Amino acid sequence: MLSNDIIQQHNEKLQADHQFRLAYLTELLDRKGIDIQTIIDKIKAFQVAIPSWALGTGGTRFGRFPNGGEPRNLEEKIEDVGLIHQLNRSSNSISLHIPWDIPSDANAIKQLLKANDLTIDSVNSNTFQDQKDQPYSYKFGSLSHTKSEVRDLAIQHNIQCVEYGKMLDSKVLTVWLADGSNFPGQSHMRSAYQRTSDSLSSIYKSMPDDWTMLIEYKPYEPHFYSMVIPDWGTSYSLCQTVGKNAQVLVDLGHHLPNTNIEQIVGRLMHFGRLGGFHFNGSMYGDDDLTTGSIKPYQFFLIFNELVDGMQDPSVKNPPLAWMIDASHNTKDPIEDLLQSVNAILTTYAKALLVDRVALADAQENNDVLRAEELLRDTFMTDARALVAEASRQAGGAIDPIATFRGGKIRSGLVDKRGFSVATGL
Ligand code: LRH
Ligand code: MN
Repeated sequence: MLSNDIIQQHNEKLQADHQFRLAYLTELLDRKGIDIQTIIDKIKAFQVAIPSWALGTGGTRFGRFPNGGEPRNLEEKIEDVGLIHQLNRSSNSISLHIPWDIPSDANAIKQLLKANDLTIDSVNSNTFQDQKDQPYSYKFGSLSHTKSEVRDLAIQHNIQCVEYGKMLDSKVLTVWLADGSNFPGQSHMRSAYQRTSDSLSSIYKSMPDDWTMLIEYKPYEPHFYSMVIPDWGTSYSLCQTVGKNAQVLVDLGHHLPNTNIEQIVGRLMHFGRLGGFHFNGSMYGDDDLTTGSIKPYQFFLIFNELVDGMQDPSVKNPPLAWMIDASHNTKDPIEDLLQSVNAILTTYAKALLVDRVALADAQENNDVLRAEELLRDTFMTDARALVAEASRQAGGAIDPIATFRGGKIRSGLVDKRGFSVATGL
């Protein structure tokens, strides 16, 4: 845990500049009839889950360049997320990945979570790697495998993930399948879909009634001809078959170039089957870069659809799971996560500032330019002081990254943990 004095000391240094920015925004929003504290309260309530598998330096098949002080076990991963939450007061949960995060002592883990003011949001299953002494390989698939013994093994793994989740008070199972094919003819794709649907239904039946299953889609990688769950439509159709507590998980990096992701988000909300997000940034493929770092306007348009749906009483969509899923290959993992959370909150804040009455009127009257300008103007608004103030009011840092650096926290972790390398991708 970080001593709160460090945060207060850094806030004092930043106070004057922060108050100047806030005063300007307060005046600007007041002129638009927007109460700034209402927006700040919504930002404070918006919590983003941190992935346990991204607290170490990520890599690719070409290389991985860790810079030390990485968490060596689940306990240290929880400490790192506790630190992030202490700094930005907006990251009050951690997503787990099994078997990388099997709890050695569930009660001790729950104590540690409590001490760090954290909960477990979702448990992610892993049938994309073979574990030591595994009786059957997932090389040719898992829940879609042609052999029932392999499907059963994968089904049992997911059921075991639910058991670990129950031990830690989670209520969400996230399923992403690497299943697919690399060459035409390799897979009978309709049968692979049906086997996957049947397997997911078996897992769903084992889940408690108050649990949610998030089904994540991905167009390619690690297979490069077909994936069994390649797109939102396939995930949506599986959710409809599997059960009412099954929803679509949108990983922003899991779309082919030039996909209108904001329209997919609007559609899934309209159908009431949007379960949540894996936030990250990408230029080409599943690049898992910092959220909002490459296409900030598209990210804003996604949040514009989200806020529009969340504020529309006719939309019957369950509460959304806000999660990051990224790989930190060249930045400090904690700094990168702080940057991503800040980008998510800043973009959400901007979407809250959209004048939806004026936008609806412009859309109704096909005033194309005015409708576009209403969004662009809001996107151009610098909302960062709102996020800084939300953190300050919640006891966090006005500038979490400056406080992390100023507090020399990484070197402290290296002193304590040495040149450790975390589990993960
Ligand atoms: C697959 C994925 C999935 C995780 C993994 C870490 O690309 O997005 O969500 O299990 O990354
Ligand atoms: Mn993901």
